[in-house]
Amino acid sequence: MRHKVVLYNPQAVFYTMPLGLLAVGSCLDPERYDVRIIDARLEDDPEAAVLAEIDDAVCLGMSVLTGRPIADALGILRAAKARRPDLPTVWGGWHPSLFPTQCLDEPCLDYTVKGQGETSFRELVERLVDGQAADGISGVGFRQNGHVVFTDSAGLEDMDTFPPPDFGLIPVAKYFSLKGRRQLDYITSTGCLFRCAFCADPFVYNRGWSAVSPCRLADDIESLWQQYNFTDLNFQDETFFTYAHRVAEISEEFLRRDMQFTWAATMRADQGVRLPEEIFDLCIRSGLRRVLIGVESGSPAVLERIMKDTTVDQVIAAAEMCARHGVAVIFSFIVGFPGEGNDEVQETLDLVKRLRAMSSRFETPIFYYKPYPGSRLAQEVTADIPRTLDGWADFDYVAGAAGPWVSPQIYKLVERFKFYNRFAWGPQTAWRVPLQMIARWRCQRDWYRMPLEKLVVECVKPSPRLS
Ligand code: B12
Ligand code: SF4
Repeated sequence: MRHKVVLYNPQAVFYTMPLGLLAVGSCLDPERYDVRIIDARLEDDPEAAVLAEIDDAVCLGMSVLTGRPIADALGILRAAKARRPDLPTVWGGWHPSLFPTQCLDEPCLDYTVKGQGETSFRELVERLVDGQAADGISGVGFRQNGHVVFTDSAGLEDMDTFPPPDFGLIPVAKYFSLKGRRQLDYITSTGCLFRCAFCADPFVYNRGWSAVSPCRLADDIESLWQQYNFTDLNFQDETFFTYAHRVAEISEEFLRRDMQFTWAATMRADQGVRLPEEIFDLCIRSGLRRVLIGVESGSPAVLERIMKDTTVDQVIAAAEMCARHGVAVIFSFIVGFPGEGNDEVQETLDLVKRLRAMSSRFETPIFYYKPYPGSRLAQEVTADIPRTLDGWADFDYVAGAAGPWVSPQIYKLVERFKFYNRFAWGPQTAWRVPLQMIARWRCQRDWYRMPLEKLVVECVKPSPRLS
């Protein structure tokens, strides 16, 4: 008899495939386990979908990001326990990795898993089936004799030792249709070697990094491409361009196998600058269409404070390389870092304008700083950080509102700037030409008062989405 394991992905914005659940679910031997992944984004009634599966399940696992997904996860968790109080429940993913103790304050939650979850979850499920305790399994938190205890975490394991993700566990075609394109999400590495002070990754993975080898990756991608006929591959790695030689090998494998799809991935500006032009060219020939570069700020002083370890010159050099090769780039920015001054915000807006003017394929989303838990910077602003699981569940990361570090004047300026900057250098269509001229005129002079065009456009057209 196969044991049923139910995995749940809470509500979220966008339709990125639930790669965390695919990773842990695929590590369970299919001969022994019947894995059911329920994604709230695909269900009319997610709670009913979970309750319909749990009666004969060994456990219910959930992947939990910080913020609103916690509220959804909590609702489902409590409903599941109300129906089956004996059902073991497990949370993994970023939030329980950062705050396992707070998570285990919730009586309906039995286990947390920290960081890379493949081996810990497989071993935990085996123990649950055998009715044994979780002692000795790496990176697990649970209650024992009325106390919360944590096992030690082993370092990152080599990703080549894990089975490839079994996309048969999710309705891939449904994601394609919700995304509006045949785009497959995939991850080839875990962790990140860098130390940015606003990011949770250094805390969760201790600046470790582990990746799938190029050949094994290409084998898996080839079989997925034959099976799902996707036209675009979206790599979700923190920094895909970590090693130039690896990226070159991956691109060569894609070309050798003559697979016809485009791909997109993340790149740091310093990695872009170091990347030999011929390797970038190889990437493009193998289908690279877009990179995402987290710039964060146009102010050298802020870049130093947040320990980004990249410079404005590197950003410009990477942008010139992409513009020369016709590669699209999403340059993402953050304003409102604690202590950031108006001049520093202006330096960011100036860099955004400069980048946008370089290519119509460049997008420059600007987010407002929110204290991402686990990061060094968040520890400096503890007064504004929630202290309980319910507090984090109310913390809205997605909504545009600025934090307490952004004055109302700066917020207004940035919101107006975002609008005019979007139209000033965006794609040209007949109806856009007059608006584009006005927007350029305004951006060139930094004059955003009486934003009548903004009011009219926002009434008729929603913001574009990034891909
Ligand atoms: C795709 C993605 C999203 C998707 C989520 C899709 C989904 N599944 O619902 C969307 C676009 C919605 C999203 C949104 C945001 N995201 Co996001 N996102 C990512 C990204 C790029 C990839 C996630 C992924 O699939 N990874 C691949 C899988 C294999 O890794 P994983 O999920 O970590 O899973 C492993 C372990 O965590 C664990 N695990 C995971 N789930 C489970 C479940 C169980 C039961 C177990 C045992 C183990 C386990 O095992 C897995 C295998 O090792 C990550 C960066 C990254 N590379 O991880 C950022 C990341 C998770 N996002 C982040 C942030 C900051 C955001 C936003 C705030 C961004 C913004 N400004 O809007 C929002 C807010 C989210 C919210 N609160 O609603 C942060 C972390 C946030 C946090 N503390 O939760 C990350 C780490 C990026 C970063 N370095 O800052 N995101
Ligand atoms: S922001 Fe990006 S480069 Fe910096 S530590 Fe986080 S994942 Fe790594």
